[in-house]
Amino acid sequence: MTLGSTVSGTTPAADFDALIIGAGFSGLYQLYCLRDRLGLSAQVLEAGDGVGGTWYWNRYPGARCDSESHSYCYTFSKELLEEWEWSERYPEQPEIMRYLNHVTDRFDLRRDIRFGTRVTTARFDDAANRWTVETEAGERYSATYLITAVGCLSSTNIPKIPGLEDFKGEWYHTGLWPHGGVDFAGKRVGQIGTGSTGIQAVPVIAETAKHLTVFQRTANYSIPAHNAPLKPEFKRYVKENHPAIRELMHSTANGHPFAIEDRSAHDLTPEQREAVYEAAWAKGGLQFRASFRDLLVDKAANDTAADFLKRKIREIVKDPQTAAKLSDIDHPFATKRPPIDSNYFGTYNRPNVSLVDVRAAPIERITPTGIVTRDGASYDLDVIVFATGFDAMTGPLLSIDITGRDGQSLKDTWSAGPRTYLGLQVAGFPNLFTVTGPGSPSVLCNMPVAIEQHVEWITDCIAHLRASGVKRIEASADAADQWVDEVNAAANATLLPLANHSWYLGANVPGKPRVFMPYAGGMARYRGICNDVAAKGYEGFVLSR
Ligand code: N01
Repeated sequence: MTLGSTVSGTTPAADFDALIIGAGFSGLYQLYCLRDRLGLSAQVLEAGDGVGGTWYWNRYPGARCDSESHSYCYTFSKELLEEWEWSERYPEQPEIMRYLNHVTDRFDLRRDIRFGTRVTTARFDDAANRWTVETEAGERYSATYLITAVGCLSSTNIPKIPGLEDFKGEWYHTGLWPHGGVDFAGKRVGQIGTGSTGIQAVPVIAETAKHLTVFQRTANYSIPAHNAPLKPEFKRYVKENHPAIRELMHSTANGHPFAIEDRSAHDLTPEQREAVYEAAWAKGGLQFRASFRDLLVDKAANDTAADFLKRKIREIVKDPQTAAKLSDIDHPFATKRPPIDSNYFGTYNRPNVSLVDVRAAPIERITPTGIVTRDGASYDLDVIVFATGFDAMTGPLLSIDITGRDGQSLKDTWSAGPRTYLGLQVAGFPNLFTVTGPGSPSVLCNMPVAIEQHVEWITDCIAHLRASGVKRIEASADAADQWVDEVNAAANATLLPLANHSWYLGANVPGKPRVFMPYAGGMARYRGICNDVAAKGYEGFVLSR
């Protein structure tokens, strides 16, 4: 690091080859690649006081990963794979934090991370060909390359419900959970939201709360996780088969360590299909979705899974009215991110848990003592838990005031929705790389697989630029336009857009442009496209010497 050029009257900027925003899975690996593989000076700027990114903030009760532990990790280091051992089928938040801290220390990354440093602005200086970044505390940093590793689900969505400021109890968003935890004992708790997070939180909160009222706007499918400690033989299998597991994850559309069955739901008789679904239900987890190849492209095929899952809900939940509300699901299975759970539906059989349908009677306001719905019903509460999700994919990037070439702001550039080339770069923003940005497979994929691919692509790209004397790389506007068309076409070839209230479309945040944000063409196909682009001399990018 050097103390570099300054605009008169401002703090001198600390200069680096590369600045990385965020110390989650992506930022940590990006630092390792740029510093230890390319020998660049690189600095990570992280708002939190520790590593972990999304996992640092999401400490809500029941927080656990929906990817299986042996696939929810880095694969770049054989030694790391050999020495780390997960304890459960799905890792809990504290175990993921232990893993990421282990990685940080093992690769001596901490010394190049500045914690408690929230980036507020980033500006590209055309003449100097550098990015200057400012933080909340007024510090300035500059670098040739700016890499955002800010996560896809890190900007919390707290709905603007009138009266929240007058609520006399406690309230929390699951994505900004207090580090010391929350004591629910003896309290009347209201939870808004039944997405993946809410479905994980309900059974755990219900264990100690005096009463838990769940406010459900959209009923949701969920598959049992069947979480359990990993058996010694499975641990041995993982240790002995790392290359094969990695190859499998790289060969599939969603980066998970299981293949999608190459058969149609229509190939089987109803009885055979039922047996397949029963076996998948007994096995549990996201793999249910892989039972047939056409579940996400053929509505009639999807209906067979949806019918099975709705029936399961009605079998588990004893009160017929509650069961009816929970199984009244208005979108095809897996067109919203499918949650997996540990006794979610069974929790509604507890006497201290009740369900309120806020699709039928929306929340009207929050009062000093609770929640009132439009039908006039009021619910007295001591604690409100917002499991209301995130301003996904674009939110974390737009929360930073980013200005590219010719003074254009990212906010204006994306006013009608995000436009990227490959989810990696934005036209008009040279030398800015967005790890798992909008237009990448990211959230439709097992995240570490998507992250490793992006970080390695960016690292190879920067190595190429430096080796060939290229000072600037920028996505061409034409390539970005074509990629946006490709992202739309990929989504439209699936049933995903049928869930018209999903966060994939930005529909969960009022006023957000409705654009299908992740690339739904599959991770394996996407990897091939990115490799081709690089092999063709970074086709679609403008490289300037
Ligand atoms: O958020 P969500 P999430 N009034 O947006 C409801 C990942 N994840 O935090 O569906 C009433 O899915 C909203 O209702 P509706 C995963 O990718 C991963 O649960 O918009 N309700 C919905 O029920 C996941 O998809 C893991 O009608 C309101 C809920 O709040 C993503 O994070 C674990 C409302 C929000 O659901 C986000 O999941 C957990 C309002 N005003 C999450 N506003 C792991 O793998 C919103 N809702 C570890």
